[in-house]
Amino acid sequence: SLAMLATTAQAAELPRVRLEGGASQLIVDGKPFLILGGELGNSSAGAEAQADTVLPHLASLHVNTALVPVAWDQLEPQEGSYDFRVLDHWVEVARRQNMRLVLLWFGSWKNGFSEYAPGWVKADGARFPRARAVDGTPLEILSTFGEETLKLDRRAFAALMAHLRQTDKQQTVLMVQVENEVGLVGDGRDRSAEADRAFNSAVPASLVQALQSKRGELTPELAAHFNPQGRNWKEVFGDAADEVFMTWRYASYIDSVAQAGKEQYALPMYLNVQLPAPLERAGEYPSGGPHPYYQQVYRAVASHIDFYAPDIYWPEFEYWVQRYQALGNPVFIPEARLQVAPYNALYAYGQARGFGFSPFDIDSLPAPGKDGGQDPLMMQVYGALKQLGDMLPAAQADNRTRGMVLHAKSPRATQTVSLGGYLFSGTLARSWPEKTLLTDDGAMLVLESAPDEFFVVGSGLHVNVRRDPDTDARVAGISSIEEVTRSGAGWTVLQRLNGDQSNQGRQLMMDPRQIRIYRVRLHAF
Ligand code: N0T
Repeated sequence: SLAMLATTAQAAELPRVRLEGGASQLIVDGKPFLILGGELGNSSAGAEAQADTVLPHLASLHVNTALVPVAWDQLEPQEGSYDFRVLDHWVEVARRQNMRLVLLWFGSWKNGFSEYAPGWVKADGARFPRARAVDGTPLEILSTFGEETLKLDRRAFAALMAHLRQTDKQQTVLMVQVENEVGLVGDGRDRSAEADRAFNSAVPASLVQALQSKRGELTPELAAHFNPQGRNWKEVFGDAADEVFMTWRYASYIDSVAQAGKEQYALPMYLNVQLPAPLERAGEYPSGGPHPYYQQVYRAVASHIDFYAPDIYWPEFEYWVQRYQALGNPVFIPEARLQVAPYNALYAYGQARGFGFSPFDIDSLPAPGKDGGQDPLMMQVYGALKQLGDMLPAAQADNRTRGMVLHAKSPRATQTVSLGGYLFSGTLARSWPEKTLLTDDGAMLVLESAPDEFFVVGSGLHVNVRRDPDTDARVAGISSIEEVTRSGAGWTVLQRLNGDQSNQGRQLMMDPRQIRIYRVRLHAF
């Protein structure tokens, strides 16, 4: 019947990424799937047996999706023969834990370097040429000009994707990251003879045209250098030429790898990046990665890449998220600094309305209750978001969520968001009456669940509520604050916050040490 047909069609539908009302969504089995993610440490996924301890540990932390490397040298130990045993076991254990995976293809490059290329590739510098330093020294970095290298990276990646198509009917694997934090480390540009020749030749007309057609929308960093009247790279891109040249090279190479994979199995594919720190020069950070400054070059060249995603270790978390959004990317953070991740996550899901967040080195967190009786805060965040369930993606798509994060060293002491006719202003929690800071970090996600009713997930903030003057000139007040927990389809009240715990009804005062879910009812008169 028709209904049956619809079910079969749905089961075969591949995961896909979309923007919905300004929110980012990953559609899995026909509905939005929120990735409560975590990326494994680099040496945590190389052996089969590690899956048996690592994945149950992650599941116990409420992680629903693990970001797991797949290393080219392990996949293709001898040229042309592939070994999927480690991967197959990880997929099988993930299924048993009811978890999903995002695979990270550590192929020609991982953090600039080519450590994960097979030994037989690394040993043959003639067939698989290296990038070179200014003095001609070969680097531990495969050159983007290696035609055989590209051919074999494509072939191995295609073999991986074909294997997934055949063996992963349940779609345990949701997406694939192609390579990892690419770019040339050490110098701004590959100085091999072939690279120098290309650098001194004409910039491809297709690239110049693509950038010219976006003239009004170019990032300030690209616009400052772009001169379409020039001919060679130096003339067209001025002081940015070295890096834009590398950007073009990596974009073309990686797009070709992604294309070979998609021909086998068209999962969403994205690229991550090591972000430049302020005042760093290309080469100090990997030169030619898809960071925001020159990302439009990737967008002009790499049509098989679905989106770009930042690894955010720097303090300006919101700034980097916004720069990626401004370029049209859905919000997914494949790597984030673990120590501040519980706070930044609430911004990513609440304010940026992202579909996923993933602290790096997640497996290093202690097991529930093992840290002086405490559950890791990251686990508490994911636990709370899990309780919000389908309410959260629905509210994201309806523009009914907000979020904020504050640190003792933040440039701003107060942050304000507007939702449902009210302004919510958060400051870091302080003691009474001494007024000393009770915590260095605070954050919250606010979700409007009904008129005048809000679920607030967070920790460490004191929140004042005012009427949003853009809505009307009424006066706002707090009707009730309850700490709640999910029970079945409804909510159980664990405690009502009154008196000293609500500053006499005037403030939401969050626990400075635990992530909690508050249901706040407001009124205006
Ligand atoms: C990340 C991780 C892992 C001077 C670092 C972050 C992961 C890779 N790179 O632990 O290696 O595989 O993607 C780069 C951050 C740069 C910091 C430079 C400090």
